[in-house]
Amino acid sequence: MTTEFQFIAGEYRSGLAFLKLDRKDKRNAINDLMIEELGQFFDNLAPETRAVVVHAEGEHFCAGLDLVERMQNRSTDPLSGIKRSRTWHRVFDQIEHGNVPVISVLKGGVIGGGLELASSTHIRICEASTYFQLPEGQRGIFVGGGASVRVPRIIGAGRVTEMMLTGRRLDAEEGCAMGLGHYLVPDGQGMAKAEELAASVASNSAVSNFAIINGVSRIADMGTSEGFFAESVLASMTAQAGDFKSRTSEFFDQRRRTRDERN
Ligand code: 1HE
Repeated sequence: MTTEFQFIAGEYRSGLAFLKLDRKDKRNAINDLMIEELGQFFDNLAPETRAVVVHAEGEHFCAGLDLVERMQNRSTDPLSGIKRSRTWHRVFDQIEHGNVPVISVLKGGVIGGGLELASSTHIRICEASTYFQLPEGQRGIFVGGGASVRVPRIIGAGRVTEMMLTGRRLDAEEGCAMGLGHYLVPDGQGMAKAEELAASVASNSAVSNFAIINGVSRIADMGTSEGFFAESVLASMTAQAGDFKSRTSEFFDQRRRTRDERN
């Protein structure tokens, strides 16, 4: 099944959804319509979807906010800017705290809002050409799509401050060493790695996946007591509602078969 949008393209294959940023002539810069389309895509994921892969057309994952549209539609009403920023927050929160894991394939520039999108995904694959940049200081703006919340959780507030002040580029190796990327692959091999990981993640218990993507990041924000309580609820919920018994029995049966074959 294929779903048509103007600036993104969606496709479904074998229980996986593939979302392509499809605006390469503008380096996949995110304008108002594109953020709306991203929201629509994640709001209406096919029910059989077990994992999503986000990737991009062209040489750059995403050049961030569409600065041209932003300059043209500049308003003196501070509330309109807040509303726009809150829309980005809502869409990226749908990605981070939705029902299924999301894997991103990064390459070229992952800049400003591009890093905000990437950091809302759960597994990030960097092709060798990837670089990360937060040039908001140089452009005279501030991040507005969640970077000041999500990126410090990954690399620390000090590093984000330095990135924003200097606007310097972090290359794929440096980004992966800091946790902005989880896998570093040669150019052109990101999609193959993403499909392999997506198939593996999709074979987990859907209930466990839901608990992992919704629980871990939220628990990290909680106090110790609240965190322990939330963890106990998820532990109990997964053990009761998921396919814990059949999966764990199968795991031990398989171990037994392997042991018997060895002896
Ligand atoms: C754009 C944008 C954009 C390219 N908004 N149109 N983001 C930035 O500050 C990044 C700005 N862009 C760049 O640094 C470079 O364009 C790239 C390194 C990404 C790519 O360079 P290159 O040489 O391949 O392409 P180009 O010639 O610079 O750009 C090609 C076209 O894309 C050109 O349009 P054209 O009509 O002249 O062909 C560019 O204008 C257009 N383009 N980037 C609009 N960002 C929620 S808050 C988040 C805040 C931020 O994201 S700040 C970071 C913004």
